[in-house]
Amino acid sequence: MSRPSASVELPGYAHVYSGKVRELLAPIDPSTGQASQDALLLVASDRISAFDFILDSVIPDKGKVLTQLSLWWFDQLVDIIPNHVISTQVPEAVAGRAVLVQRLDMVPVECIGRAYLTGSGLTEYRQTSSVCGVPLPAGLQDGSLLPSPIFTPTSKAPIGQHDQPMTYAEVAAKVGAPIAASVRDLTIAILARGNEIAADRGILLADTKVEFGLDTSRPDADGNPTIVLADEVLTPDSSRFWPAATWQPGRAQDSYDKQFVRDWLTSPASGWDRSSGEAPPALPQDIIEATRSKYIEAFESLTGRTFA
Ligand code: Q0Z
Repeated sequence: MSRPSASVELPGYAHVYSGKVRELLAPIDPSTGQASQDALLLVASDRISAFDFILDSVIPDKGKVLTQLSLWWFDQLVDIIPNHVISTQVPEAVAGRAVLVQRLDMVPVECIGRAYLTGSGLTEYRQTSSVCGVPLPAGLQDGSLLPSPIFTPTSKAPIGQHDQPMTYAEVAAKVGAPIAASVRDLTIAILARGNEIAADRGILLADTKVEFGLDTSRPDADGNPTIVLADEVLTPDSSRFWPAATWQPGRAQDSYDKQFVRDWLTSPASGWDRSSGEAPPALPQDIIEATRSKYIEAFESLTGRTFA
């Protein structure tokens, strides 16, 4: 995988971290010149990944669409869990694709919920009949609906490496039993709510990765920190979106957002060999346009709003 670049430089903000397609900055306190310990600016770029590569092409407005979709989901989930959003008032240069968020103590577990079986979950199921220690019935196929959503956590690996599956017992050992139980139940509740809403709108949410943080300044009645939903939520970058109309267990499902990209990259037209280890070529303009339309279609179908 290739170069996560620090591509946003904003006056008054310090660079904190670059992910594959997003960045974290910290507001600088003008009176002290120090980076804030309380807030972060989470900035989404228009970059896109496919087959574990960050492509050279960008998808115009992708960062805005995914940021606005995540904000909409936070509102749909607020009766399940509070979220880290402080403000959407952000510098003009990142308008619509950045959010000021509360800096939290992150729970060091990638919380994955699965409603359908595919990807690494399917691979593990075929080897062990279970995923992350959760036993599953025999006979499931690629794309099968699971009897009920399952929690399949992983430990975060450095960029370019694959995250490692964890059992629930390992999560409990790492973060303590009460937080482990909470993040498991919350992950499943978020995915279930997401699918209740998406079902009416022609989209299946096969699985999702959510991240939680702890607000130690907000102890609950028992003195435990408040668990807060952080990062992005139920976007096509954090979740597998499948078109409901073509869902068919027993084969790889179409990707709602990246199907045009994948189909073109694996077609003779691209001249790219996936097994070569080489970086994929830039995308043609029509593939970029079609992909942009899919992100906007997902946003508009789910939210019932027009993407401005
Ligand atoms: C998020 C990530 C990246 C975007 C840390 N509210 C928070 N408080 C503390 N830390 C985080 C958050 Cl969201 C946090 N990430 C993942 C990386 C861009 C999100 F480069 N890491």
